[in-house]
Amino acid sequence: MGVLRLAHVDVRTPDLDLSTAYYSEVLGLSVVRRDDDVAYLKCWDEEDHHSLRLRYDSRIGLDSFTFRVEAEDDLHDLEKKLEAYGCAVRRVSRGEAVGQGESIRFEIPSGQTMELVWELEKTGNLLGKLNPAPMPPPTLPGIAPPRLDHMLINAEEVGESYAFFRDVLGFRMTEQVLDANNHQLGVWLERSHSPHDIAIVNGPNGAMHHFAFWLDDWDHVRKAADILAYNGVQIDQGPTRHGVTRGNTIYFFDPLGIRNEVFTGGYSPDPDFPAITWTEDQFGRGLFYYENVVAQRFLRFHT
Ligand code: M3P
Ligand code: FE
Repeated sequence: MGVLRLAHVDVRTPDLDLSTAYYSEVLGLSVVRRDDDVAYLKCWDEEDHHSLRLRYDSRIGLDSFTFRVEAEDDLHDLEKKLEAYGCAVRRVSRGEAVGQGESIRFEIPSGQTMELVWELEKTGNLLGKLNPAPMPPPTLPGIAPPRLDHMLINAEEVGESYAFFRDVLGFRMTEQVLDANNHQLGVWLERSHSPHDIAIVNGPNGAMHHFAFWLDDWDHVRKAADILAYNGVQIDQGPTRHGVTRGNTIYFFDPLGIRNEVFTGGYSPDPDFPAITWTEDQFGRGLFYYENVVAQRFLRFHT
């Protein structure tokens, strides 16, 4: 019961054609629907209508992010908890948004718009459910990640955001970074028994740091680096390994400057997983275990 997983990330782009070309040809997502000023894309192993929505706007950035809840009743229960917390909740009726039924939208304490939905249009993955192949067609272009994995947003008051995600939405913390005064600089939160579905790191309210696609293994991360470099994509960090989450990673920028990540590895925390703490003086290792650097572009650049 409660929040199940990250369903889709909705972003704005001032060049919809360029962004759509990049996410379909270099990332290798499928375009499932294209309207005049919106494109919907998905990864090959995703069952729902889409996991990425690109919308034309003169300013780049995050429109909203959507989590799916496990049961229809959860939507109503969480709406009540959100209202008790003091959030203004807007109900979005069926038919207002493509690929999903009724949802609720609200502003989280750090200013981003979050949406919860139960009903998602099940359009199926690329493999089908009858005698499926174990991998997608080898002709898929680009990196071709199987699915969206997690996202990272910024907050001026990480502690307040953490309390909101824990107490109102039922997220569990797997890892945190504390400064010398024991204030939270970053938290990694999960609902899907992965190291994180969302992370919140100190930075300007309203900002998004990156969203990340899952890859099945380290060899695929290595191949992704080749594909990115071949296509002239600006790599931010990696290929390398996080201390936090233990994941293998590359960060890179889409053509308009939104940071993407590909991610694999990590661990499978149970709901009673005792959280890991990193101290600020060891945050370099936490971020990039091999390099041990707190890279300034990485920490300060967001959309
Ligand atoms: C990750 C991750 C920051 C840390 C990022 C970590 C921005 O992206 O997947 O664990 O401080
Ligand atoms: Fe990440």
